[in-house]
Amino acid sequence: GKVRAPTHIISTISDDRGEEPCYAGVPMSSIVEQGYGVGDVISLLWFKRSLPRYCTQFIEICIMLCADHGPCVSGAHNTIVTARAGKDLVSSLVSGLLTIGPRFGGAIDDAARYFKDACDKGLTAYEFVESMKKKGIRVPGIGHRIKRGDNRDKRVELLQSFARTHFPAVKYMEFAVQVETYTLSKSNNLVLNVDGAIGSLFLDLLAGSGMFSKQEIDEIVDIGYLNGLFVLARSIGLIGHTFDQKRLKQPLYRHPWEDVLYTK
Ligand code: Q5B
Repeated sequence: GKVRAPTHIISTISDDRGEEPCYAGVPMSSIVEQGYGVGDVISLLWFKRSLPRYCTQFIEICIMLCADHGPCVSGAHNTIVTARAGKDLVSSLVSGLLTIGPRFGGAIDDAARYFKDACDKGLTAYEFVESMKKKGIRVPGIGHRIKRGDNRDKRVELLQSFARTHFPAVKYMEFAVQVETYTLSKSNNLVLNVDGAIGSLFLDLLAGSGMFSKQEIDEIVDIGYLNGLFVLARSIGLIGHTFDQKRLKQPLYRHPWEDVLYTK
């Protein structure tokens, strides 16, 4: 019989060999004809399955709400400086993307990991926050540079309101809210931020949709899929900032001396 030579690559999410490309077995024509959106495409290419409409809508809301947060945040700042240095689109984009990490936009996976662990163990918000403090770890998904207890992040409210209406259960979100109530009692800037809201709500989506086994949920959280939502979303804004600077023909950026403390 025929002997198959061993392959160098294994791929399970897409196939371009037939008449039309397929995403997780779904042909491109179905994607277009059945009116799939970007949330469906993410479901197919990241999770290898079609998810219920409320899940794909939630993914799309995350993408829309995280697409940009003004020119002053770390990512946009880097992109603007790079574009003004005359660099091309990809360089400007990646220079912004490279700031995404544990402090800025990339705390979603860790928020999901820590909230899941604490909630599954049945810890109270107090026990969880104090145990993090003892370990010297900041609670991922908590805290913001400009948002406060009396000036909440509208994006968080919108995500929570969508989930309360459409998700079968929101136990991880409720835990995150209890954590926020406790951290706010310590300091007014320790709000549940957009990373923490997405991290906790995505746990509810994974657990409540009935589309994932316990083992699959653990793998998703362990590998860390969820920062991908912020990376993907913010790319939209960073590309916009690049075009904006080019359109405005902005000169090379140089930071003013007055804004630097020179000390010995
Ligand atoms: N403290 C976000 O810090 C920030 C604490 C905490 C316990 C915490 C900080 C943090 C966890 C990571 C996280 C996502 C660095 C943020 C985002 C997207 C964005 C961005 C935008 C967008 C802010 C003052 C005191 C200190 C700290 C304590 C602070 N956070 N304690 N757990 N989580 N969060 N990141 O304001 O006693 O004085 O030493 O790391 O979730 O990135 O819009 O900008 O869309 O673009 O600089 O929204 O919270 O405060 O560092 O001066 O700390 O609070 O230990 O206590 P700040 P610091 P002490 S959303």
